[in-house]
Amino acid sequence: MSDLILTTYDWVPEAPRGMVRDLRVRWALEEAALPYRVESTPFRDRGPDHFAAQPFGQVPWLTDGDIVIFESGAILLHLAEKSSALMPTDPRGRAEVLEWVIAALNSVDLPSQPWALFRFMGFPRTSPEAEFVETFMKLRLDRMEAVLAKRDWLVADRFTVADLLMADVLRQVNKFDGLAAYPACHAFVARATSRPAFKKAYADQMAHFAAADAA
Ligand SMILES: N[C@@H](CCC(=O)N[C@@H](CS)C(=O)NCC(=O)O)C(=O)O
Repeated sequence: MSDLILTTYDWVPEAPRGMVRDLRVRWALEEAALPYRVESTPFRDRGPDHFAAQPFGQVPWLTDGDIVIFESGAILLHLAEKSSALMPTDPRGRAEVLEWVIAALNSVDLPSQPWALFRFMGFPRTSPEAEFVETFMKLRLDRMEAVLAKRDWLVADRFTVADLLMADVLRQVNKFDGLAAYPACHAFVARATSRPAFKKAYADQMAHFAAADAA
């Protein structure tokens, strides 16, 4: 197997550390015990090579031999094809992983992005825009709460890459205390992030950016 190379920024400010999306890729690589190395791209000076690998000038991207993939969701599915630790091999299990991966990215992350941004920016909660975003977020969390009240993991009674992604999306909501009224969602995030692979991924990301501070 060719070397897997995960590229992330060389440095980011304090606030997003622990949330930069290379973390979800590190997490998947650790869960699957796939060998990889991490390379850095400048945060401040995003040149043509960066835009060639990631058209929006963002991170992460993954290099797998002569394949270069951007979008964390696509990267996770690429890795899931390599390891049954991330996705079952039977057609039903695979289909359910796909649906929940897309649900995390499209149905839950759609409101969670503006919701978290409103909190991060400290925008007033009383504007019509803030109330709209709050209602939209609540709609999705109410449904996730109903799902997660009935099961520990989303697919086939076991941890998969769908849980990894959903937990990472909900982790951002939790960061701004948005799961306080959702005990099952909160417990799901706690269950997922207590896994050794998450802890290693998190520690490695923090160490990566701290090393840049030191340099
Ligand atoms: N949809 C992309 C989003 C990637 C993304 O938002 N990356 C952030 C870091 S977590 C970034 O590069 N932000 C800097 C920017 O957008 O300029 C993915 O999931 O890979």
